[in-house]
Amino acid sequence: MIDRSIAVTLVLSALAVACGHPRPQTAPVSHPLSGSAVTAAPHRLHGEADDPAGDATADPRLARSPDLVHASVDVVDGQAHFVVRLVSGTFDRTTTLVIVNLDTDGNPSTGQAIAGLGVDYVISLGDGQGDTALIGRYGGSPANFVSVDRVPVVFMADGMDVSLPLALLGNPSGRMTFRVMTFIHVPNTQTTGVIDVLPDVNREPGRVE
Ligand SMILES: [Ca+2]
Ligand SMILES: [Ca+2]
Repeated sequence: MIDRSIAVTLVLSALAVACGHPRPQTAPVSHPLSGSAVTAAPHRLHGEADDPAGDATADPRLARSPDLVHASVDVVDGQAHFVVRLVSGTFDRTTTLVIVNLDTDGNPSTGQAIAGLGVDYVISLGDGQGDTALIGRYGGSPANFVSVDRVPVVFMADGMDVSLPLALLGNPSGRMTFRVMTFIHVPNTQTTGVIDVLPDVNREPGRVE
């Protein structure tokens, strides 16, 4: 067995970008005390991206490789909610490692260069992480991410959901770009390189705005 946090940092050194979507509107509401319209706007942002089915790299040890098809991020009032979905039958929490790469400052020159992003934070979930997701912050040198915290993961048949405070991402605005990757880890073997990327590296990354 290799240390999973180390495995994560190792695989991160091997990489390479979805769609942007406008978002939300909030209606002014009347404040009962002032009698005038004030903007009690919940802070909402959204981003999502898709990836084709059938493009995950094959691995001889598995019948089907973890094949990403959709991911979304919703930011509401200081909480970020991440959803990752794979092709039905290709997600196995005992062999699938998912890493969400986040450029939280919109600056490609800060963080680790991964798939066209300057990745400031990563969220690792799935195999090796148990029932929680590990949040890591770029530590200032390649493949060095410092553990920030762990948050609970909700497992679905075809993916995972995770919610966390924006504060853990050092990013009060909630704006960020992202790219999701899958890896395979079979017990007692090394974690593979990247198996699938969402969205593909020749496309724009997911954009939360
Ligand atoms: Ca895919
Ligand atoms: Ca950055």
